[in-house]
Amino acid sequence: MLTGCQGAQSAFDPAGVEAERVLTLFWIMLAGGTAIWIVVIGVSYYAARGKSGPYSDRSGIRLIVWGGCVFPAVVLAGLLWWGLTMMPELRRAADGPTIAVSAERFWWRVAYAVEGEPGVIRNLPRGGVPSANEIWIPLGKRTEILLSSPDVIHSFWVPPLAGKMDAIPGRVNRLVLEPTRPGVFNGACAEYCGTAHTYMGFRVVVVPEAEFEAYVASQALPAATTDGSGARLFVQNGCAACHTVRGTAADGDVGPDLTHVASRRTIAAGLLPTTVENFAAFIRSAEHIKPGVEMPAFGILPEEEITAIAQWLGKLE
Ligand code: HEC
Ligand SMILES: [Cu+2]
Repeated sequence: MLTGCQGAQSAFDPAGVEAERVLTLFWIMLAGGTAIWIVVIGVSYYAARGKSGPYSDRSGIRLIVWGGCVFPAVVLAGLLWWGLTMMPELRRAADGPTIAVSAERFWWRVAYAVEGEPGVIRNLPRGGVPSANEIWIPLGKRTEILLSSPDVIHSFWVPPLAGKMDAIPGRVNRLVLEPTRPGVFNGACAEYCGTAHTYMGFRVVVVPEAEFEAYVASQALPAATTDGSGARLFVQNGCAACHTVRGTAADGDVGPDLTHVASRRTIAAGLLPTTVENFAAFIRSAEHIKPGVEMPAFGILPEEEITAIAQWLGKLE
């Protein structure tokens, strides 16, 4: 249990304003709950063992009125008041970038909003710069995450940064992330959404603002290399029907944008480190690596072709 107390995916090791509040609320409720539990056990013990002889009606009614009505009403009203006063602070307007995140089966479609470039990914407002499974945000700013989903309900959760927020088809939910220190944090889907739900992770990379701007600018560029046999085979073998690589003929919209796939830390939604070997293994049979995945296996392709495509993907930084 103690291994859960720190690390990139721990709510006990907060790196964001909302996560700090949630943790404080948790400790106070834990302490209060423990104290009340001890009192209840004490009263039960006294009732069963401590006192011999009958109780008067009056003392019974007094216990119910004070212990069963007044006390819970005061405690719950206090907690409600505290929770309500905390909320406006957490839902303050963002002063940083807007990032649209669409929860797909079973990965995260990301789009960095760019001034003057409106558009739509499914029902989300979309900016100009698409990515997937890795979200960069600037330190010391409140970044607005706009969340939706095209098909089923998912939940967006980065435990060290903030509480959970559902991604619901047909509506857009907002979540504000306000990181307090730089680092790479793990996120997960926190609402069962299908077979590969367990493997629906992502990374959040918190960097200084200038680095964030440079990152988004670099992600906006077309692919680093667009010729050679890998690029040609990618289009020929049908990958282009589902994937976009900007600068090539591939403009599919079913799977993640692969224009800068090699610049991301992981592939398959947080599951594997980005290496040429992992690209090849994923192309050969994604299903073996990520059961339930929505990408078909391409093990029918000759091994040289898989290698050529994987090597090309490895250059797409
Ligand atoms: C029917 C649509 C479809 C086709 C065709 C397809 N893919 Fe995919 N691909 C997907 C989907 C969906 C995902 C997301 C899988 C996940 O993580 O759940 C994906 C994920 C990937 C990823 C991991 C990307 C990341 O950032 O996590 C790579 C690499 C990839 N595909 C390469 C290929 C290659 C190469 C081909 C052709 C040989 C191909 N795909 C054909 C749908 C497709
Ligand atoms: Cu999900």
